[in-house]
Amino acid sequence: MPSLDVCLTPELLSLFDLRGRVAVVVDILRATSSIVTALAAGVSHIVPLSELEECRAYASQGYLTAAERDGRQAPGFDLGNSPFGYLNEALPVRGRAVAITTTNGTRALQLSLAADAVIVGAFLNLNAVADFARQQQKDVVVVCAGWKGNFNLEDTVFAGALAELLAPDFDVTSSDATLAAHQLWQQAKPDLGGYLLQSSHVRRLNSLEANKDMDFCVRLNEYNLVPIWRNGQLV
Ligand code: 3SL
Repeated sequence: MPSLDVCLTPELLSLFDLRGRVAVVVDILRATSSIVTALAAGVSHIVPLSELEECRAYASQGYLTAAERDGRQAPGFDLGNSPFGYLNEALPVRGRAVAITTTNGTRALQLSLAADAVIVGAFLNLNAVADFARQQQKDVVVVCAGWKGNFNLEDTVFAGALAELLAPDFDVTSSDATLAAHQLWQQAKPDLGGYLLQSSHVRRLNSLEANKDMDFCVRLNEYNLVPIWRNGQLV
């Protein structure tokens, strides 16, 4: 039976051998929620990047550019990191390609490339991610983007939700990280948004007046798609 493990922060990735496994990269607030929303809104593909300057350079190839640092849109870019940026009639995104860089999410993606498959998870596409994992029948590692190397609540709670869905077909008991994530999800699921109000990043986003983003990012199964890494792009 395949197993599900949880890498609680990218700083712990050196302890995991991703080869032969599926990496589910998650940054609920907000990078992976925004990426799922962007592709659902008709973006053709997304190039995740680590540095602002390499992202900016994609503008000359016709890409929309999206950049966030410390929760704010970086100056000079078309978009920040709000999922609503892709649902805005004033800036149609259907058919456009996007280059994106964020503080933690795009870095976690870049660090996970040794995996057999790298996919993007969010509450917005939770069931679709579970279906993908079941089809693959390989060990899964949920890579939590965290915040600047630290553990965060929302990504770990997502890992617990995925563990619950996969429990009949996957071993979700072999690591303490997965057990802890599963227990956090049990506490959070009756009122996910309310539970996450205590998290440090929700407080940070609320101080930036991004609280409607948080309400959106905790919606379950809004979209039935799984962004997957292919040749340097998420499609
Ligand atoms: O760090 C990231 O990748 C972002 O998702 C952080 S923020 O939600 O845009 O502040």
